Amino acid sequence: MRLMTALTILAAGGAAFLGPLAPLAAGTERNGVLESGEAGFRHWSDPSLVFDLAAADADFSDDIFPGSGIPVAGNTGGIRNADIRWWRAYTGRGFTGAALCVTPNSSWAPPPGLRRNILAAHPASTC
Ligand SMILES: [Ca+2]
Repeated sequence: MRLMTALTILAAGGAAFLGPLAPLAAGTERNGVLESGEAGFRHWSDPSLVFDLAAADADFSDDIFPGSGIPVAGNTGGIRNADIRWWRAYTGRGFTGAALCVTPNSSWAPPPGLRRNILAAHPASTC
């Protein structure tokens, strides 16, 4: 019985160690509220609009700012990372084009040439 308990604990510990990179605490993504474990992409002119992600999205073309009906593609502004992971954002669909990196628990304001041009993003262990 003692051996079984030890093996069970070891197996559980091993599974946790080998598991995918996950946020510490994920909120509800795409609800328009930036929560712990998410990256938030703000509308370029209306900071009350937030497209909040907890997982990768390879194409923003079919996404809207929650509650607004406004497309995310072509309207992104700054990024706020409320995650313990790094986030990479891209100017091209499918994680192509220029890549931008936002460190954990930080913000990034795009230069004019990149404003409104983010089309994909994913969490990362580093940049
Ligand atoms: Ca959220």
